[in-house]
Amino acid sequence: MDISKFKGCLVGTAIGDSLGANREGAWYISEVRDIGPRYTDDTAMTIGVVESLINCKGFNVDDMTARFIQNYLHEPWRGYGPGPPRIFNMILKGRRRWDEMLDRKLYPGGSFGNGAAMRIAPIGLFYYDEPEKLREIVYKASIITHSHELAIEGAFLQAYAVSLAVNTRKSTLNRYDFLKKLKNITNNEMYFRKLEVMERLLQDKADKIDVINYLGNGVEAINSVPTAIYSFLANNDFEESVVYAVSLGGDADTIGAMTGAIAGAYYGIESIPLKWIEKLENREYIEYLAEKLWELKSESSTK
Ligand code: F2R
Ligand code: MG
Ligand code: MG
Repeated sequence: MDISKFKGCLVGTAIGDSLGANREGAWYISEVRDIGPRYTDDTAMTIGVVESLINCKGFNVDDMTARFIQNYLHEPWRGYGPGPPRIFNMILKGRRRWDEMLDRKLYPGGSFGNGAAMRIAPIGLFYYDEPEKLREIVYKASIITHSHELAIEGAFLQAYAVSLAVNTRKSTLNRYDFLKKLKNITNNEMYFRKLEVMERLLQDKADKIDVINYLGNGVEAINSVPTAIYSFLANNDFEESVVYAVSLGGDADTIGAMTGAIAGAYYGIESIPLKWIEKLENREYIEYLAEKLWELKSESSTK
């Protein structure tokens, strides 16, 4: 287990997010190569997940919920989706508990937004060698704010992609094998079909417009998680993967963040351009958290 992959994943998330932050909502295809001065809710919530894993030496739903709320109250201006702040307020008012699927009070059947998937990377890192446990923990970490099946399965596939990237030695990636593993593990028909389409798009070296049409670039998990996985698989280094992801527009910060998490976990921190690392907001703290998570995982693996 390589510390460079842990750092690459967390720093990669924040860089993809900061690169896409000013393009969120753009409807046109255009490349950006300079990161913005601020990351958004995607990174803020990812930080909450790592802080909680470190604090509790593993997953604890009450602590993770408390971190989300605490970090939101400290920085409510990070550009959160409409659902999570309303859920945090319900919990603060003491009316309900986290596990009551509070998002179902806001959306029929719960939220299918990508808010659970965008923050899930640290769980993919921490449980990278335990796929069954990974599914269980992703479920529990998601339903704090997102209980729709498509949001949970999207979060699981994103976490599983991170775990595969950590498990794959640099320069040994077989893109079709990677896709096959994702297809074998998903139990959702809609994601399975998108993964099949991805195989064809990769073979055809598809145009960006086809990628957007077939995979999507929206705020829904089903229209952004496959796009992030594809952005990683269709490119050959960290920089090109995140630039590609963000160039697709739509939910650019989130697709950038999720692509950055997978690409960073595969290529490692050394592969991330220094010009971006030097400019990244809160970079030292994010690297510190990655180190602590790696230490904790190393300790628990040797027990
Ligand atoms: N909030 C944003 N961007 C808005 C602009 C921010 C601006 N730049 C600023 O600075 O203020 N981005 C962030 O939100 C997305 C993640 O959202 P999340 O956490 O999933 O939120 P929510 O509310 O659960 O769902 C998002 C939207 O999905 C649709 N939706 C979900 N479930 C639905 C259902 N059952 N039926 C119908 N629609 C449903 C709704 O449109 C929700 O608003 C990320 O992009 C993050 O970057
Ligand atoms: Mg955001
Ligand atoms: Mg977004």
